[in-house]
Amino acid sequence: MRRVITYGTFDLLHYGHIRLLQRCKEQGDYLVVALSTDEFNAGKGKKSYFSYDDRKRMLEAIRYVDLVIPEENWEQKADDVDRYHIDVFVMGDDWEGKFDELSEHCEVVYLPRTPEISTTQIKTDLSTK
Ligand code: C2G
Repeated sequence: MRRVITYGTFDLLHYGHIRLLQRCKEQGDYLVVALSTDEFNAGKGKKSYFSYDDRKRMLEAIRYVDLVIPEENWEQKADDVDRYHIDVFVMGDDWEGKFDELSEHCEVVYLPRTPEISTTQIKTDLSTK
């Protein structure tokens, strides 16, 4: 069984996120999503619209997702890879090169983002309607 992991906030879930998760799952047979906690997001200067529990519930309803775990800090990735026996780490290419050190633990894959949509754009569009 080839095990995949990806990380993110996944707030205001949209089809860019879904396409990313779909392509993550295509990299293997089992997909772990490490979901940024509300506290970790605060550290990123991000405040998600939906709480961690609500974002987790939504991700768990997606057919491509097998397990959701909390992302609490920047440093946990290598431990997660070992703990969950991960074969491939996948992120959108807005993170290209940022996690290459993980290649000592597993394959590292960056996938093209879906260019035309973002949570920020959704919030902007809704606020100007
Ligand atoms: N994504 C995408 N296309 C979009 C928007 C997002 O492919 N239009 C991808 C991102 O590249 C990322 C994932 O969806 O791989 C989740 O995006 P965010 O929720 O914005 O995650 P981010 O805030 O970048 O947090 O430790 C890593 C961080 O937790 C990533």
